[in-house]
Amino acid sequence: MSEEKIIDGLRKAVVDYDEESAKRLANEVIEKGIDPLKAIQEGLVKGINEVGEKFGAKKIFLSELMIAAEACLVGMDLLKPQIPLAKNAKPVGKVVIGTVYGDIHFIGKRLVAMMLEANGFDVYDIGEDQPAEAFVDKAKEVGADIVGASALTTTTRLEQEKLVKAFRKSGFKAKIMIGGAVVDAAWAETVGADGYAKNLQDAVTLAKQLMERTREKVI
Ligand code: B12
Repeated sequence: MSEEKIIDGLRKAVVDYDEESAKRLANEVIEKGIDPLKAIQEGLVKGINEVGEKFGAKKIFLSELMIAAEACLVGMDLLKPQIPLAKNAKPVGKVVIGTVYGDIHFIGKRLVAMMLEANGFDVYDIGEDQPAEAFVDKAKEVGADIVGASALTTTTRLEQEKLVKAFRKSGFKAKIMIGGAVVDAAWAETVGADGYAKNLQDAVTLAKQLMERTREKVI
């Protein structure tokens, strides 16, 4: 099977709620040496976004969305370890990342964490449904340079505002970046975050820019 067919097969596996095919095709990606990141982004993520649109348009039920997410995760868990990590002697910076309180979505957050790791950052993923205080505590514990908060619903994105306030109150100086399907640059500005990124590439660029800004302050 060609690379295109395999990658499109991954997209289709998610759209068809077909965990078995997701597993089989992810293994084929590995065997054939296909770029795992390309397979995740152009296959699995494309698929879950298609399913999300159908769910948003009330064409499918939550139960269906859940099995599609399972198929996506099965593939992602197989492909993630195949992404080469940057071999820097010194980490580029320390990032604490999590999904905000009340929100259980983690696919995008996990991918962002993985990409940052692949680019030499030390990443501490505190998981999902995490209150602002948990981000502050972990950031203090590890001496984080950057804190990343993911929110996928219009209700839970309000937690990103609480998070910024909690950091200001704690006095701990870390740059805060936010992301998630329902937020944008304007929201980042509204809540007083230091930046927003809409996808994996932008998240890495933003994290590097925030590190520059951290260094400028020190000098
Ligand atoms: C998969 C999914 C689920 C899965 C989650 C599985 C999991 N373990 O993560 C399940 C089925 C469990 C689920 C549940 C729910 N979901 Co849901 N879900 C989705 C779906 C289809 C895809 C999300 C996803 O993983 N996308 C793929 C990843 C790669 O994209 P991403 O998360 O956006 O991340 C990218 C960027 O946003 C960015 N990014 C993300 N995080 C961060 C963080 C930082 C720091 C940075 C810099 C960047 C960044 O980079 C990522 C890579 O490009 C979306 C639709 C959509 N298109 O977003 C709906 C969606 C988010 N869900 C929605 C809803 C309503 C729910 C439920 C409330 C449904 C319900 N009635 O119970 C529950 C939530 C319960 C809760 N308390 O959280 C709505 C939200 C609507 C809204 N405006 O509020 C959406 C938009 C669907 C819709 N169209 O209606 N969901």
